Amino acid sequence: MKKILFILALLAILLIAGCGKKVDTTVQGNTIEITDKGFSPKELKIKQGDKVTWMNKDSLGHWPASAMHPTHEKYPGSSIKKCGTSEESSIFDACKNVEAGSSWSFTFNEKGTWAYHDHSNPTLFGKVVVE
Ligand SMILES: [Cu+2]
Repeated sequence: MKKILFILALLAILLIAGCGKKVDTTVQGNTIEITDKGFSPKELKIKQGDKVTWMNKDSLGHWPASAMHPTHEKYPGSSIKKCGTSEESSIFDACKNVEAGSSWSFTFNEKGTWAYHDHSNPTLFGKVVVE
């Protein structure tokens, strides 16, 4: 009898652990789609340290980059001047067009409300809120 209870308790623990893992996966799935109408969702809320992926579903290239156009210096440490340098991978700037069907990712380690735009079409805007 004790053995059965032990097995049941173990199963319950595994079930709870399994559910916890599922929640984690959804939190990490922070994807923003880019179409000819712009960024969707326009505003995305994430946690500090989360990675955001921009998926280009348009037929044209788009270039996500931190506000403000054209310097891209709003996000701490970011600047269009760092494109093409060793610091390129650590700044909130794709530094080039994300071509049709491609994606680009950035991990937000700074809390705040970070506005961005499409450097190739600066009339398209979005916002990432890092809590
Ligand atoms: Cu720009």
